[in-house]
Amino acid sequence: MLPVYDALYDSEIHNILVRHEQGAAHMADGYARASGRVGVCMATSGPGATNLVTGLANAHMDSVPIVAITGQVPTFAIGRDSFQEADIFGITLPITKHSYLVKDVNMLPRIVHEAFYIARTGRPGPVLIDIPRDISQAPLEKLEIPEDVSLRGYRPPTKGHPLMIRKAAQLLMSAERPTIYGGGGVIISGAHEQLYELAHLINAPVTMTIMGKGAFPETDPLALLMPGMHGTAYANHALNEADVILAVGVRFDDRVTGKLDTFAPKARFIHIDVDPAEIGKSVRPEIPVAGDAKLVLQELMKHLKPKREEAWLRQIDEWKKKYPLRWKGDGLKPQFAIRTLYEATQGNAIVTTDVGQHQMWSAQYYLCDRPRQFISSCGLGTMGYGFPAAIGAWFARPDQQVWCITSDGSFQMNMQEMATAVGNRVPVKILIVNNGYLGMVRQWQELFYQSRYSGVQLQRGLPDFVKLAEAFGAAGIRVTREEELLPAIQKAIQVNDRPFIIDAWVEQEENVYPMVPAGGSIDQMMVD
Ligand SMILES: Cc1cc2nc3c(=O)[nH]c(=O)nc-3n(C[C@H](O)[C@H](O)[C@H](O)COP(=O)(O)OP(=O)(O)OC[C@H]3O[C@@H](n4cnc5c(N)ncnc54)[C@H](O)[C@@H]3O)c2cc1C
Ligand SMILES: Cc1ncc(C[n+]2csc(CCOP(=O)(O)OP(=O)(O)O)c2C)c(N)n1
Repeated sequence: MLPVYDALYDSEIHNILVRHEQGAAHMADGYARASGRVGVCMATSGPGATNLVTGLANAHMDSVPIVAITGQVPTFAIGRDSFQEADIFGITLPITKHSYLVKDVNMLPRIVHEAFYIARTGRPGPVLIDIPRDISQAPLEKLEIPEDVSLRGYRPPTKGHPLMIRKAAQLLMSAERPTIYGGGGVIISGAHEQLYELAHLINAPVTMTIMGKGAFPETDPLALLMPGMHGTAYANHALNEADVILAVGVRFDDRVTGKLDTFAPKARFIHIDVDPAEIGKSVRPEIPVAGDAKLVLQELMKHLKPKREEAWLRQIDEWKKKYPLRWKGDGLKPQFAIRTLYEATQGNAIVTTDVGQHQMWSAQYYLCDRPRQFISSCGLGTMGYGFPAAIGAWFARPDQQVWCITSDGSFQMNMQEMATAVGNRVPVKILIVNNGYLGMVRQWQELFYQSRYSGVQLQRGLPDFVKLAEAFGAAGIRVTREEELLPAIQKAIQVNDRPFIIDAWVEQEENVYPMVPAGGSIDQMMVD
């Protein structure tokens, strides 16, 4: 990559030097999710490129637009086990939306142009450009950037079929227990306003996946919060009893549906998705609409009239009263920590999470009222995502307070990026919900393996995270009691020139509820 870095020396492009390439991929991902623009990362050949792999898989699973540029050995050396050679094109084929191995420097302007187009259009995803060294060194004869992109066989659907849309409207108007199940596609499409309007027009309750969190305001009376394994009991009951489900920009993930045979057994489905391959993949809808969520919802609304199913809304309210999200007991509970952060930041911060129990509690207790506010690794579930993603999100939105809610296990997977954050004066705030365990795995071992805790204890060798922050030139504070938390959060908010860690020693063996066991159905839901 030396020729590329040499070119960057004279360029206006702001290159952020990370400490591990995985961090770069997640930063590009966090940047993309917070801004809606394409994130870019770059790595050298061989081990540099392979270190991007997890980040690319992560972006692929969550449909995040990234362009990753990798160095490659010179074209004549490819395939000879040359020094620092890895077939990154081949390795990443199944985890990218598209990839290029550049063979002629004159193709490069078109390839770069196409790569950004492909990454952000239709169902977004990561695109790889692998550039052999002789290509990046070669002189470009003429810089010609194409105006348009036209790719054979690539034409993302847009408006949806008018007949299907009319049928969808008829079905919704006839529904007695309509329920909206929305997800990440609503955010990608920018369809949050249309979704809000539609839900209030027909007074349908709305459950949003963790990927769609914030695209329907969670403080709205129609909000059911998250469905699925760790969703609210009332969202799951609503899906279970609904007679018509409008699914928008969702992919019927197994964490939501549980056992497919018993998922939403009384419902007739309308499924709107920009990727036709998603429609019918897990659940066959009666009315498929391949199209962009925003355009389809706009069209759909033209055929709807205001309605309000009182009995259904009463039933929803009863479930909400009967099964509120709650935790038992006092003390520094993880749920208390996240709810306190929510209140102290007035629900306004951009929140990134890592993966595990703290991620689920963040989804449950940090309510979001706007899209692109909650950023989490959901499809791949990549521990180590949250902190670099927070750095990327801050570069996208330096005007916002950015919090990373993480835990002792996940944070240790990419904490070297403290150096990147300190070096760039990035004031992200990190709440470590420190339970001394790989908590989510411990929970499963407690519930399904008779508490035989195997390979989950982190207490031995656990670093002092406050000293760690200080060692990097950042700041931090440890909190062990309930009443210490709010002052610590207030202190963190005041630090504007470097990261701040709150190491919160929470109760160690707390479990996330509600919980539907993997592959289970709603009658197996444990409420608490
Ligand atoms: C430990 C753990 C536990 C989890 N538990 C839960 C849980 O309890 N509940 C839960 O909800 N999730 C949970 N998840 C997340 C889960 O694994 C899935 O990632 C998530 O449910 C998928 O969200 P989604 O259906 O919104 O799809 P996404 O992955 O966000 O996919 C977006 C969909 O929208 C489509 N789309 C994209 N652009 C557009 C557009 N412009 N117009 C229309 N459609 C578009 C795409 O084709 C795709 O089908 C958990 C994850 C982890 C790691
Ligand atoms: C890179 C990676 N390795 C392993 C896992 C499997 N896994 C899922 S949750 C979890 C435990 C997470 O522990 P921690 O980060 O401490 O969070 P907690 O559950 O305690 O909140 C593990 C190991 C994963 N998701 N990602």
